[in-house]
Amino acid sequence: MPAVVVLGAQWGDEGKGKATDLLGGAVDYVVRYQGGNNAGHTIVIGDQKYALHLVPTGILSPDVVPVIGNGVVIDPGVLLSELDALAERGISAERLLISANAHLIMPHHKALDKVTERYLGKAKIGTTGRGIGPAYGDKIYRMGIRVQDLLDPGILAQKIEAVLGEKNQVLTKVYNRRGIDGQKVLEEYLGYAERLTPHIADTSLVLKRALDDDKFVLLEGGQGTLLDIDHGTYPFVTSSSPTSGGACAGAGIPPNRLTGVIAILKAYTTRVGSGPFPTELTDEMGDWLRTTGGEYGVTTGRNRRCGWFDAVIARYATRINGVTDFFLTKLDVLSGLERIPVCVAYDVDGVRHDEIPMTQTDFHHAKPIYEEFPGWEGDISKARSFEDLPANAQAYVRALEEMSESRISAIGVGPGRDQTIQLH
Ligand code: 2SA
Ligand code: GDP
Ligand code: MG
Repeated sequence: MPAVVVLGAQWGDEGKGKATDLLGGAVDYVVRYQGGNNAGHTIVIGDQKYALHLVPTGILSPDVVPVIGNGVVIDPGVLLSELDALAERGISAERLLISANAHLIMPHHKALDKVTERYLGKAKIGTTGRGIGPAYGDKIYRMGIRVQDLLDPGILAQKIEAVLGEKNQVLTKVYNRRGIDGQKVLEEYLGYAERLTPHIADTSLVLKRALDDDKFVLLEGGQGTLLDIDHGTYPFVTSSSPTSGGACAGAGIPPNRLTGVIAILKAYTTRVGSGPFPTELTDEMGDWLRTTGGEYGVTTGRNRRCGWFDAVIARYATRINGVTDFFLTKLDVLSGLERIPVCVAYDVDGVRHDEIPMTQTDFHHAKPIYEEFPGWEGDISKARSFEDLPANAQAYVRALEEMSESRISAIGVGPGRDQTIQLH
């Protein structure tokens, strides 16, 4: 009864979509456990490219049941348009299951996400503007509206009225915006209810039975370890728990049923939005990584900030998630560099730190201490075994593995499904 988590080791966009898709053949259920349509996964199958935001990647494998777990926040309009777009390409969503306990992103969440970012000005988080933070805020504040409320129009009406009673005050009096018409929201969401009802399920129970039946359950994380609300670079984080602990809470699977934690680790580092990033390159080298690696947001199209590999962060990911295997992605992007610096520790005001500093103040002051590795020439995208890689690429991978304190079990050498070297 394998239950394996696939999550991001860094700040997201490590290539989780491809990794999850690769495991697809063996998997029976793919579960999203946190986040919402702030995530963006790109999967390339043959000459077809799929960008998914809310729907689990499992949707692309016909024998897999895709599940949206209780820990996710769902924008139903976005979900339905994603399903429609997939249907147009011949991919049926009939199998999709949605937790009755998942929370809904409402129009006021999107409005508040935008105005609070504007209000913060220079201190803004750089959110995706999808209403994620305000939706989780209402959940914690016990004002949220859940998927199961779509099944009870009377309750839905009451809840919308109650929450807008407060939020419209904030929107109009604090932010000088127009209030939101509750009746219109109710009609809109009752429309969604009709289409979503066949998918609503007690997903925790479904997954329990699946595991009892020896099915393979894959838990698919969005964003990454350093964007975790508790363990990330707070406040420059997302409002959920992408780490392995969050997988249990967000899917309704107990921790002792997890059998593996696969962390996706990019051979360099990227980050979208504001916040500290010790190895960031703001020069032409950073531009080169962005262009060569195609580092633009799947959701918002934003330029991703780029920098060298940070081993302190990889080690932290191992610690927080209990990583059993790393999948090292995008090694091919580094081909052609003469030397490749890797951050092995930080210098914080003259003091060496081998681990992430305890406080964000120190992390903001962290300067990378680099060790340089010799680069390699030529295209490695056709390598299919470790021995096919140039000696310097092999040495780079082995060094990263040692510093990250968990084994590297697969290496990505291109975006395609088959452009992967399997080690374990
Ligand atoms: P939010 O919208 O409240 O979750 O934003 C809070 C922070 O979390 C970051 N964040 C992300 N970082 C990288 N990738 C993400 N997903 C998209 C993708 C990004 C895109 O996969 O390509 O298209 O821009 C993602 N989602 C949230 C965000 O930048 C804030 O720093
Ligand atoms: P995710 O959010 O972690 O799923 O990652 P994204 O999909 O946002 O970004 C990863 C990008 O890298 C996608 O465009 C993938 O097709 C691509 N990709 C994944 N693995 C590799 C790899 O090993 N090499 C290259 N060149 N591209 C990759
Ligand atoms: Mg992404």
